[in-house]
Amino acid sequence: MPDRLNHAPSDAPAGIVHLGLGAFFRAHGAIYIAEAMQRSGGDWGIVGVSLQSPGTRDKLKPQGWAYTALELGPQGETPQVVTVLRDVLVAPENPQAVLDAMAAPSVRIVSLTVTEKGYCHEPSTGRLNADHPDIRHDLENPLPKSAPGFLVRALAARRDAGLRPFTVLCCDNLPENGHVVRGVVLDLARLIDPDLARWIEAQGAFPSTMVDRIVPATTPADMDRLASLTGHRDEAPVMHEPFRQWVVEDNFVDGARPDLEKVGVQLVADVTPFEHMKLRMLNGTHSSLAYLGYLAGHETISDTVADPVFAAFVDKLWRSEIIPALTPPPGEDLGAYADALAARYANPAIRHRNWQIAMDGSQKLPQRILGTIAEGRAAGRAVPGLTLAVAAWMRYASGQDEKGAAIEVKDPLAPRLAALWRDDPADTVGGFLALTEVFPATLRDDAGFAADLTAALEGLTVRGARAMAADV
Ligand code: CS2
Repeated sequence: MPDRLNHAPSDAPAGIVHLGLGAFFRAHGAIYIAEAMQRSGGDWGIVGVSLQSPGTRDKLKPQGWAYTALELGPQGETPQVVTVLRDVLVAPENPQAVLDAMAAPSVRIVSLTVTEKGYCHEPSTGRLNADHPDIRHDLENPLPKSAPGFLVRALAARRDAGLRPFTVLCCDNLPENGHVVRGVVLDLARLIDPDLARWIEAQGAFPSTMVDRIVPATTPADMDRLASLTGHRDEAPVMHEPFRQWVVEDNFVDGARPDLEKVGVQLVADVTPFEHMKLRMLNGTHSSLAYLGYLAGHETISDTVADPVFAAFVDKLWRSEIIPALTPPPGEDLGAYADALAARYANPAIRHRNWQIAMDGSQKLPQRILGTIAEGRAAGRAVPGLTLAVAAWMRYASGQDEKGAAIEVKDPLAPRLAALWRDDPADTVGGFLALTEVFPATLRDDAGFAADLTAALEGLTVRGARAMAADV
């Protein structure tokens, strides 16, 4: 049995608290920050916070908070030990400790990867959902449960202590993510203390970011392979592709941040065109392939695009439906970006399950797919592939695949979505289109869209996902 990975943790003060210590942040932002500290110094060590369960903390603690990031290249695997974590806290066990960490004077940034649903907002409007059970809890209790609740209560503690606010650095796949998190924080702060809301509005900073790296879930087989490769047992490694990109709006409180541009982070004035490119070209096609690929019986994205029908389908999505609706960000060639995505998807070393990407569709579709559809339809452009993808999501969310086998649907709206399935596809589509938190008004009121979706859903039921994708 190989020795457990171990590292003596540093006791230097942390500069960053990160909410939502999942594999994505540990394989992306944490590595950039570790590299920036190696290059230019600064006390930017990270206190990670798990908002739900103790699993990651329990596995990392005996390792002195160190973990291995394993790069999965088409030609081989490269491990790197990451030692930038200073501590890991579990919010439900001790919410006060999390607030204390966020209010520490050394902390200048609170970053977040809490997934789309963690913002407790309405995906179609971007505003706080004040009826969300965690938000109702956080309005009445000083010790919060939700990410917006922790941000607001910790900012209040800093204001009361005469400290500057921290910069809130959102690293989730939401369009104008800084704007979204600023909106929910201000909405919640106004309900708790309007003076606090004014202070945050005047002094806070919420830069938007675009984050990108494909990070498939770690499997037991990955851990065994890693142990034979390194000679150390790591109970919490992360797996990632070679590619990475981070585009950050350069708007930090007092300019305090790690020296990110030295390690390849793009610091820009406006992230929006980068976010649109990435959310629509990568995440939009990821979700499309995930639903259709799953229904067609493919397990992973690389399996799906190894099927020539789906390779041609995703290429059409990029060239005929998505790129025509985008403004290229400075320095980016969208055709070349699509070529690079095709190569990243095909990487057979990345076993990124369609089921994993299919999770939380109700929270993901608006920014990934529905915006492109709405703009395409308004411009009179046909969008049959993306429309088929939305129909595939409906079919998937019904909880049964093409052979009648049960699908384990993970989505905050799962029970409501499953209850919308009817024998007549027009009725199913009508029920889905009435979901105001998912579909924008332009699509809800578009009879042509309802008709196209109905035809696509009928086709999926009668002919199957692969045959329908082949016809796009
Ligand atoms: C994926 C993303 O799970 C998903 O929904 O589309 O996690 C995707 O792999 C990353 O955004 C890539 O940067």
